[in-house]
Amino acid sequence: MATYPPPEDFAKRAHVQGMEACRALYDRAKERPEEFWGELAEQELFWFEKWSHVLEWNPPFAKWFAGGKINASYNCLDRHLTTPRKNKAALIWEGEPGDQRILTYQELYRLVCRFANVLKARGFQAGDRAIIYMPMIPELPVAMLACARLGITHSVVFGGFSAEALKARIQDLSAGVVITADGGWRRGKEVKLKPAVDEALADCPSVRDVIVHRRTGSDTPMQAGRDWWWHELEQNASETCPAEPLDSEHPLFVLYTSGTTGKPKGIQHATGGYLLQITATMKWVFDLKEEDTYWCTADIGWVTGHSYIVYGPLAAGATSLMYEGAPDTPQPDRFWRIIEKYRVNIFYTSPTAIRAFIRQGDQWPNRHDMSSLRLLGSVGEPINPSAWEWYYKVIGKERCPIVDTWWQTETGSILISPMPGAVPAKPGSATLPLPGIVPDVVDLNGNPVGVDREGFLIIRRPWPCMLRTLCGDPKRYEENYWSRIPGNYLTGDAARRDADGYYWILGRVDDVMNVSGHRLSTMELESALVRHPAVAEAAVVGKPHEITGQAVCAFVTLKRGDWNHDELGEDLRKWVAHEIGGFAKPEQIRFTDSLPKTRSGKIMRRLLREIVTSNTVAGDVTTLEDLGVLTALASQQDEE
Ligand code: 7RM
Repeated sequence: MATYPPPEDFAKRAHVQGMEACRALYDRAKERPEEFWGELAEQELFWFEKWSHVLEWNPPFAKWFAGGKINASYNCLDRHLTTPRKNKAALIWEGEPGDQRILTYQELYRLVCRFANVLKARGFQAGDRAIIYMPMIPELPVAMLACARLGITHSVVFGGFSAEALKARIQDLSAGVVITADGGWRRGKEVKLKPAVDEALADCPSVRDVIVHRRTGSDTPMQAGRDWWWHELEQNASETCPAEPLDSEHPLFVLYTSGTTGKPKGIQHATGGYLLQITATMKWVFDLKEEDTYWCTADIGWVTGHSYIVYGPLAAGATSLMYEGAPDTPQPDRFWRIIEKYRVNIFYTSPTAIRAFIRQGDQWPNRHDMSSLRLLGSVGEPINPSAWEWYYKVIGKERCPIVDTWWQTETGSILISPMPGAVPAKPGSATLPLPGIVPDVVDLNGNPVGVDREGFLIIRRPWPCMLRTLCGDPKRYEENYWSRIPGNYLTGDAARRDADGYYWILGRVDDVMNVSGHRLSTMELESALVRHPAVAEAAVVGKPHEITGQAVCAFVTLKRGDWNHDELGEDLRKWVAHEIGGFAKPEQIRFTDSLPKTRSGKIMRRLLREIVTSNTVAGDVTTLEDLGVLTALASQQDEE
């Protein structure tokens, strides 16, 4: 197995140089966690008031830096203004049509203060909840930071989610305000957002105000007394707004993610611990230097964008690049163009994107000067070694270390990843845990499985950036994450640890799928499908996919009737897009007379997974599959 030690010149300049330094950090954090995090919190963050205890741990509920007073917006903005960073670019933004905005820390601060004053004037304050449903434009981080400034807990809903999904999130949070835009640009077309808000709000009595930013300028009906244009409200808003000193445990944001039931989980994060660990990982993992231009290609609607476009980079005083649109618009070299144009130094993307680039051919990156790059990152799914090698050679020109970063919405920050100036990479492995993180690979009884054996990935100790609870459902939080292997955090991933202690993440062990690095729940998809009037039953499985890692494959039985399978298949795909969002559309709908079930009536997804993996049945949406036979066969072997 090839290993890739850090290039010498990279290691010489890195924040953490060499394995010895890396181990020393790790050991200290493991032996004296509170001292370790306490010192770091003093070094890295601004506190209005110091905490009384670093950690209060009443398993599974953690409080980090309790009693400490802090503000995320202050840490991302105000504290940089008295330093040479005041006129440094905080955000470099490029819209899909090619428009560009560069916001210095001072300018971003002014925009955030003005918008915070707008929220204040509309009567919103600490403890309220805001839904943010926006395209990838600078006003999205502005809205987040304005909420954070006042202590309004925000929940960003990915712009690809439908009105139905948006509604469920607004209702779950009883949000008082929705911050949105007329639309955004993707693949040369306008993706409208405001109509989805209007549709969702028919059923959301908690919402008093909708604030709409004008991005595309398209025709946007406004409801008098409820809807307000951002630019109009902002006209007379003052450019200063003090940041509220909030308790370290104050909920900074809630982000919904798919679990194993039909109802998405509201992952709730706190302020102080969250900020600390994402700031630390900017140095440990991304080796951030003052002069770097850093680009994470995620959408801010997912946790990667929260932690590594907005809060992490800005708290660390970085220049964070943000791009609105699709990677292949107008041509497949858009990303490489951006890297060349802005001389990006650190580039963080997903295996799905990398595999799509491989397919498009090396001519696209090869026509650009990307010599500014010094570090590459990957996140969202396991990266296959061949994609890793391509990324290393064709994008990094064999000069740039790659950090394969493992983490989750729940973990808030990267937990397992190489430190690029210290840890030799093995393609396909996320390598070693970061300081303060104590993972293990265990069987169902919590016993370590031993070297090179497959098992459940758990985390044995609390960490500052961990989720605090599931919004409104502490019981589900406890059961879901902490009860199966009591006292330990269950990640839901399978993994293997090799003789060097390197972690190899093998994917989900629950009914959560990973399509293009987006988490989807089989249950959520199935409940959406059975809401369709023609559908009797549905079973959804992930099918291995060359580019997206997995693709959604739905087996469907129909109610009595004379159905045209071609039309209905298309109809069902659209239905899922309406119920959840376009990105969740099944690639395949397979109609069948019956679904294979256990004697107790549980659908045997394992069998369906085998069918879609080995492709024993032609993958054509019009086939009516006879799975009755399988049921007969399988119920004999099934032990339940
Ligand atoms: C950041 C993010 C989390 C799930 C996680 C894994 C998978 C993420 C990697 C990975 C292998 C990686 N949050 N995953 N990173 N698998 N190697 N480097 O993706 O909540 O949306 O998804 O993604 O299965 O449990 S997430």
